[in-house]
This record gives sequence, structure tokens and C-alpha cells, in this order.
Amino acid sequence: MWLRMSPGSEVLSVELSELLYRGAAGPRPRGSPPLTWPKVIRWPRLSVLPIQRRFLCQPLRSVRTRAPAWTHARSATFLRSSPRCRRASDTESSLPPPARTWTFTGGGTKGGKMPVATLLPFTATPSRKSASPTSFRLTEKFILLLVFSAFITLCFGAIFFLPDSSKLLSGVFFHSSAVETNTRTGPDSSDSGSAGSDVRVLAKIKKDHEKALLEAKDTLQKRPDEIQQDILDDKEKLSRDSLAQVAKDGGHLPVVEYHRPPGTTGHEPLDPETRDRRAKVKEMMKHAWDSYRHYAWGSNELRPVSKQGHSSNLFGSIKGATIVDALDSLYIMEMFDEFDAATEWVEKNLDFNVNAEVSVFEVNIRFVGGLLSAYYLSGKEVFRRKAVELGEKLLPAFKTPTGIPWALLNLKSGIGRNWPWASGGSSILAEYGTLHLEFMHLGQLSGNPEFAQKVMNIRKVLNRLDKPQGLYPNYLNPNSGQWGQHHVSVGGLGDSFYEYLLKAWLMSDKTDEEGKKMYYEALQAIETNLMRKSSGGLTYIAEWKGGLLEHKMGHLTCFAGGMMALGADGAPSDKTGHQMEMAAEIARTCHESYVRTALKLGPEAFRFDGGVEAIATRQNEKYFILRPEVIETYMYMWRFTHDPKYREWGWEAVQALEKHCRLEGGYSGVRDVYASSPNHDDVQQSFYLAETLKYLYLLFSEDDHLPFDHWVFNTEAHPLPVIRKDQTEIPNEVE
Ligand code: DMJ
Repeated sequence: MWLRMSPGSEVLSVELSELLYRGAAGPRPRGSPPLTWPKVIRWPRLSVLPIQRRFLCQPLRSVRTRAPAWTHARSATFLRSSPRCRRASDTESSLPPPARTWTFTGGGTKGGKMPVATLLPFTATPSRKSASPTSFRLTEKFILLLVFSAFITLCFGAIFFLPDSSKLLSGVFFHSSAVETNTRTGPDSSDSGSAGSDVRVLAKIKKDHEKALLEAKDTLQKRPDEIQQDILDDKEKLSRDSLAQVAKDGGHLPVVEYHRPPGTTGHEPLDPETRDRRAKVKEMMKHAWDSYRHYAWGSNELRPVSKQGHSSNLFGSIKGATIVDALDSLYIMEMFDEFDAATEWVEKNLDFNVNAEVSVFEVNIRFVGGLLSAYYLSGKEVFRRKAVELGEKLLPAFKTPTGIPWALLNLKSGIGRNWPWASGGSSILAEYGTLHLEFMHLGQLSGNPEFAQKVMNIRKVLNRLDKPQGLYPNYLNPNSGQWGQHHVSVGGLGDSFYEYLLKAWLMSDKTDEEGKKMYYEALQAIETNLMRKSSGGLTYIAEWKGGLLEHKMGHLTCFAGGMMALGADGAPSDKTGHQMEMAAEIARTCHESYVRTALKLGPEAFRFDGGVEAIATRQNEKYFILRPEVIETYMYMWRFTHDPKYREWGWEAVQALEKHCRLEGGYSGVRDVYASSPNHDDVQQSFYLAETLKYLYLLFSEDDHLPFDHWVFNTEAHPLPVIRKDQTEIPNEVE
């Protein structure tokens, strides 16, 4: 048995051996043979590998120990058999013979014949004098200490600075502190409980850690604009939640001083014929309303033939479309009992907490618009509260990558989508472009700036895009912000977008220069590319499909006459007259589309090709559903020109409605305006009360009733007051 030390490395081997077996090895007995030490330790030779090998591979049999002999024997066997050790032994065999050998036979201290190399404690400092040549000198001890400290520092350095070790370390630290906390505060402090809670705490820490890493990773993968959008979304959600809470807590909204704008009710026209006609329209309104009230109260619409309620899926399961759409008509016609009954229904029954998908556009123009008008006409807070509540519910529709809203929205989940038939999943110009007026007012009445931000952003997106020939295609993808099919129309799918550009400018007290510019530029593009004159001299607005014209004009397009008349005054002075002429020509063409039918009511669409002019040639375009656009244009033309023909044309329409659409149970649309007798479609549309009858009533009223310099009409004919320059401060005081 031997313990051999080679110069340079053996010192450390011995010291480390001692360290390793401290506690197991006893002090060196007096008189035992001293170790033989080499002369000088040279630093460069203290590389880790030889030290390790030397240390790990020393036979331990010669070490006196208090530990059972098997421990060392096993260690020795194991160490010797390892390949590393084999290599070390190979090297050893070439080294000089051991300086000294000791024998050890026996298992314990007692039985041991002779303790071998008892190792000096590091702290022992043998005096220079008494030091034998084999004992440590002070310098050697000091160097040993230095070497050992360096080794320890190296180990700690590895633990702290290597990435994996730092994780391990943090795990260890978190672990202990968490466990500590848990032990102190946890309900179960038993051992097994602690162990269980340790496992749970560890699992939770691991989970949180992984979650945080994932979130950080997600965030790092996002573009700056996406991160910004996330922040905005979070802010919006917070503000929505707080507004919802406010509404829940009693519907507190910012203080808004209500001032009734001028002309909410009119006075009797001086001319007796006009007075009678006006009274007749009021009577029509009464019949439509009473029938609805009698047969379909609370439903969205009335079926006048079958005398029951009718609900279009445009409103999801929101109820009472006719009530809300009719509120302002009832008010301006001074039907106050009916208005009060409608108000009571709104207070008690109008509910937007529905788990259903609605058309954002339809709900906005009819419900939000109707409630806003009712508020501005009557000053009743319930309408403001309901309008804001619904407006808030529509906001999630704007949660798209571009901020162009979805067409359809589930009011409960806030999940939106587009019409499946719309080109490439696009949103529709006339839908996302017809929110501006209502949203600007919602901002005023709620103090929530989000409303205005949402609709102003739509403009931004549009202004960034190239427009073919200056025209706005009907389809825009809300994800990519790119146009879908290049289909342009001033009728269905496009119409009220143009109307809202002009009206946004007018409603802003003519401060919204952007809206104004967009409107007049768009109108120019429409005139150049879409407006044509038939061989018979009728001006019409065609539709544009990828650069080709379809010579068809919709009933819906007939609103454009009124729009052009309304905008003519704001056009550059050399264009005002021209725009009024265009408006008059459109009014005439639309009137012709009525005149050229058997029932004297206009078809859904009429054509200027195949030898016809202003006539529907396809069966599916021959219906009339009580639409208002032609009468709307007459009303505007009357106001701006006072040409009596417009009142006459309006009166013709009244007569046709009375003759062919009036039934005992209300008013109905007809399936074919060219048929000699009407075939009713059995629907009294809510816009018949909101628009058709209102425009007729105003056509036979004086100009100071809802005067244009104080009011603009939304696309559902709901009057909204001009927001004066000095009123643009958004209220922020909360009641
Ligand atoms: C109304 O709901 C609105 O006028 C809308 O802008 C277009 N269609 C109907 C009436 O026809």
C-alpha cells in the first residue's frame, strides 16, 4: 500500500484528500512517519487535470481513517476502474517509485497497525524552527490557501455566471424563500404538508416562470405597431369596463347642459293645400304607428298583411326597431302621446344585453341615430344613456388590424366578422363609412374620445390608399387594409359613405376640412367616371366594375340628388350652379323611374341599356319596399329651390302609397311596380316611419322646421344638431 506524491501536484492532492475526508481522517498520530514532500511547488504545474487525477486516483488504503474500511476500499476500486484513472495510473507507472510506503491492515482505528498520512489541518502553522523537512512551511501553506481559494472562487463563478447554473441557482433561491413563506403562513405546517406544498409552490413557480417567458417571447416577436395596438386595446378595455361599471352604478354620464336646438317642431304652413297635405302625411304616420302598436308592439317591424310582428336578423335579438326609428318622427309631427308611449317602452324594454350578432351599420343608423335624435329633440336623458350604452357595445367591431370595423358583431362576445358574400372578406364602404356622424355625437355626449378616434382612423386608412380614378371601391379588407373587388357604386354598398363626408363637414360647423375635401374630390370623380346622360336626356349615375360601366341606377342612388343639392353651396363658387343642376337632373330621372311604372312607385333598380331608360328590366329589380330616397331628394330640392314641382312629385308619391301600399294593418311594400295591381310583400319597414314619412312631412313644412343650418340628417333621416365650434370641448365632469 502506498501513497505516492509527485512533485508539484502531490501537495494539493494531499490537501484535497484531507478536505474530502475531513471528519473521516483523524489527526496524524504522534510519532508516525512524516510525509515526504517535494522541494518547491511550482504554480504552472498546478493544472486542474493532474490535480484531479492525482487526487481522485490515489489509493486510499494507506489513509488512516475512522470510517469503515469498506468505504475507502469501494472508493478506491471505483476510482481505479474509471478510464480517467486508468490513464492516470498509466502515467504513474512511469514515475519514480514512491518516496515512502505504509502498510495498513485492518478495519478501524483500533485494529489498524499504523495510521498512515494523517493530514494537517489547513489552519495549523508549524513553526519554522520546529518544522521538519517534511512539514509545511508557512509559504507553502499560504500558497495552498491561495490555490484553494482560487478553486472555490472558480466553482462559485461557474455557478453564478454560466446561464444554466444561474437558472439553477435562482430556482434554488426562489424555492427556499417560497417554501419559507409558505411554512410561515400556510395552514398546514406538518412535514408531509410542507413537502406537498413545496411541490405545489415549485410547480407554480415553474408555471409562472414559463408563462412570463412565453409572454416575453410573444412580445419580442411582435412589431412595434402591434405592441402599441395591444396597449391601446388594453386601455380601451379598461375604459370600457369603467364606463360599463359607471352605467351599472346608475348610468352616470358627464354633465352635458341640454339646449334644445331651434326648429324641433314647426308651425302650420300658411298655404292651405300644403297644410292639408302635411296633415295627410301625419295621418299616414298615425296609421303606420297605430298598426304597429296594435299588431307588433315591441317587435322590430310589422307585417301589415298577416298583422303580426316581423324581425329581421339585421338587429340580432335587439327589439323595437320601429319604436326607436319612429321616435323623432313622432316628436316632430307633434304626436306626443305616441312619443311618450315609445319613450316608456325604451325605458323599460330596450335591451342591448343580447347574445346575438347584429349589423353594425344598421344598428348604428337606426338605433344609435334614433336615440340620439330623440335626445336632442326632447332632452330626455334616457335616450342619451341608451345611445351611449349601445355605442360602447359597438366599439369592439373596430378591433381589426386596420381599425376598419367588421360588418357584423356579436354584442355579447364582442366578436366581429364580415358578410360571407363580401369580396375577399372585405368590409363595406357604405357600412364602415356611415358611422361618423353618430360617433362624433356619442363622443360629445359620453366624454369618451374613443368614438371620434375610431371614425377618424377610418379616414386615415382611406387617405393612405390609392383610389382608382379617384373612386372609392366598395370593398376594403380590414386585415390587409387593401381594396377588394374594384366595384364602385353611389347606390347600394357605397351610397351613404359619400353622404357622410359632406355631412361630417356640415355637422362640424364647417370645421372638418378633411371631410369637405374628401367629399368634393369624390364627387368630381363620380361625375367624371360614373355620371352619364341617356339618349332621351336623363342623367343617371352608373355603377363601375373594374373600369367597365353598368348602366343601371338603384333606387338607393336617388338620395344623391339631395346630397348634391345640400353640398352645392359649399362647392367652389364656379361649381355651385353646376352641382345644383346635377342634383335637379338626378331628381328628374328618379321621378321618371316612378312615372314609368304602373303603380307610380319606383323600382329597386332601373336601367339605361337595351333600349330602355329608367325602367327595371329584371324581375328581381321591380320591387318597391317603401324606400325614402326619391322623396328625400324632393325634400332637399324643395328647400333649396322652392320649385313647386317637388311638392307635386311628393304628393304623387303620397297618392301612390295610399292607393297601393296602405292596408288595414299598416303599409306594405310591393313586389312588382309594373304589375297592374299590387302584390304585397307584407313588411312595413321601420325606415318608412323614420324616413319616408318624415321627408314627406318636411316637404310640406316650412323651412324653419329642422332648419339645415342647425341640423343634419343621418342616413336614416334622424336629425342631429350641428356641433358648434365653441361646443367641441368634450365634457369631462362626472355627475
Ligand atoms: C335606410 O336604412 C337608409 O337610408 C340607408 O342608408 C339605406 N337604406 C335604407 C332605406 O332605403
